Amino acid sequence: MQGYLKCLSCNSEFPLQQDLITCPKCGGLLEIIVHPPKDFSFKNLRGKGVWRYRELIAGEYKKIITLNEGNTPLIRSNHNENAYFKFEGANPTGSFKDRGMTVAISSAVTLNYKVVVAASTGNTAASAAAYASRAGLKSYIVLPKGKVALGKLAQSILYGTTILEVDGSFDVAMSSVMRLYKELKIVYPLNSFNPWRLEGQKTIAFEIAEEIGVPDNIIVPVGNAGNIYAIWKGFKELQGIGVIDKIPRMIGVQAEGAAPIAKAIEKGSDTPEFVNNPETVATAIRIGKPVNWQKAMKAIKDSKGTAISVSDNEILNAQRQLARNEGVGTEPASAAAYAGYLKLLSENKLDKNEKTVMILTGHALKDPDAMVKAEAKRILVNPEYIDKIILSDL
Ligand code: AN7
Repeated sequence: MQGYLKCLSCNSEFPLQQDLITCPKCGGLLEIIVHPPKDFSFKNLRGKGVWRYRELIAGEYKKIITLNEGNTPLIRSNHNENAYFKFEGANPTGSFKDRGMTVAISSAVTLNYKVVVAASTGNTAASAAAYASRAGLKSYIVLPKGKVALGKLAQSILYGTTILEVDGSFDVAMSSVMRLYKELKIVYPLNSFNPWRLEGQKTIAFEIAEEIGVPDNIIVPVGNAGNIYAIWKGFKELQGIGVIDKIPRMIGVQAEGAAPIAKAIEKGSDTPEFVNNPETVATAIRIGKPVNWQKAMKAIKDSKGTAISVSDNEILNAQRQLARNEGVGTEPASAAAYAGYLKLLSENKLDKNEKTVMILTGHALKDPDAMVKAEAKRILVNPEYIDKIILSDL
């Protein structure tokens, strides 16, 4: 596919070279600008999932490392026919990260890297570990000690990656990986500052557009802020070749204790005020210095979207409502999207008749501790009395 790379900091342009990850001049974030084929049509596609859209994904791949990620359910709400949940928990390792990981790991293999590395709040770690195993690559993941949900840590152990734990937040882990990548050129970075990973994540937009057309709003939980940009990029590219005629408003949701982007938007500012000690029950988005903030701001502005913050209480209530009213189990960070939706409805900033898709980024099983904190109907019984208990409860 035709295209080029452009630095968001110094505006330098480079040919579409797969081995470029950050700007070789200033170290800034690179955007992959592509010109997809003008004769593209969903009707001509074959296969399912991320690689169904191969002709829209930048890069050339000598071997594709896949676990058949993508093709996730788009579930219509029980309570509002205009609200949909894109259930990314149905990916092979239980989060949307798999969409980006299949592309990034395939790229690492194409470029002959033998070692991959990622900093993570947990889901990137689980996904990186799985895809590295699949590719036969050595992997290292850097985690904030004690702040990773049990399911994600357990997955990382099972897939056999090497776990490096740091004292400090995800942001400390992230900057160590960035330094490692820049100084020690032999490791391939799997974090979302790597723009090739986002080429996979943009397929969320393709699947939604192919299934229901263009919604009015997309609501996404925001941490490092790569996904909101990737989804916007997907819609933008479809619009560029005339497959769709408008793009949805991109609405980001952050947790109150980790809301640098939402707070900037609320103040009408273009630059986030980084948070030094981010704190939230939604550990996946416990991030104070989103590495992709420039990209997120671009997506939000261009789409006339916004970013808001929600409290931990609102997140946990939304998680339980989704599970108990809709039958959809997500981890707290993902429930932040639903909490944001409820908040915007209650403040009359969004109309229930607008077609809105919430991106439920990770599965409930990722964070068992969060699940068992919900008030439970749980009774110790003598087996002989079960019938009496049910009859008296009805
Ligand atoms: C469930 O795994 O950053 O705004 O290291 O796991 O693209 O960062 C996870 C992020 C939303 C935020 N929902 O996405 C990691 C990591 C879930 C997540 C996000 C994450 P970005």
